Amino acid sequence: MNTPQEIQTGIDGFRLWPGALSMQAQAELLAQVLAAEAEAPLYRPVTPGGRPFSVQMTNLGPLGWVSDREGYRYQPTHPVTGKAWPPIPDYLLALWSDLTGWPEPPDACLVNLYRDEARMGLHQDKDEANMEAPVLSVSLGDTAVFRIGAAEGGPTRSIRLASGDVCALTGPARLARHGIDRLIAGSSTLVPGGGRINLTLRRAR
Ligand code: MD6
Ligand code: FE
Repeated sequence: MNTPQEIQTGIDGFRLWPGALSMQAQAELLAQVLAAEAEAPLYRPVTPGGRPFSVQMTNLGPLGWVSDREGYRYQPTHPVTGKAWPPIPDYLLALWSDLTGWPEPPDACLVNLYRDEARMGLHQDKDEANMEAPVLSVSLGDTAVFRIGAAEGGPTRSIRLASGDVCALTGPARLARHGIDRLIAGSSTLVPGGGRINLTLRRAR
């Protein structure tokens, strides 16, 4: 893989590699994710308060992030089928190692599908046992308006994430608040039926 070019974001620990994936890499990765979705179907989880997420989710890897009335957690099986999650594609394992340099491979990859008006409220990723390890995110399909601000609150900034862009929350930004305000509909034709798929690689344990 060609080593992608990182750009400075001005946010300490928030790393961004625009256009990290070539069109061909995006198409190949998407095909692998869609094949995995046949084994581990997308479903719409609910928050602990019982509200359905506007995004649809599934997972890849030994562990998957789930949310239901009991709370947020990582578990080895799909909550609807009861089956193990499909493996994380080798391409993503290599990308994690190349870009983060973290010595252990990710053990969880959350797949989020955004269609139409789907969004993701401001949140912190803190369900992982070791919150020193980075979280690496790959965007496929329509451009998203991503919002990020400090863990403690205060002002936020808006950054567009286009198809093939990769970003990471590391070090001082690992617990940054972040979310997706909206999609820019029709900005990509990659995802069949339109929309955006986001893949986040983590060390859950
Ligand atoms: C998304 N991303 O891009 C939502 N989390 O659809 C995230 O929640 C996220 O982009 C941790 C690290 C990077 C991210
Ligand atoms: Fe997140």
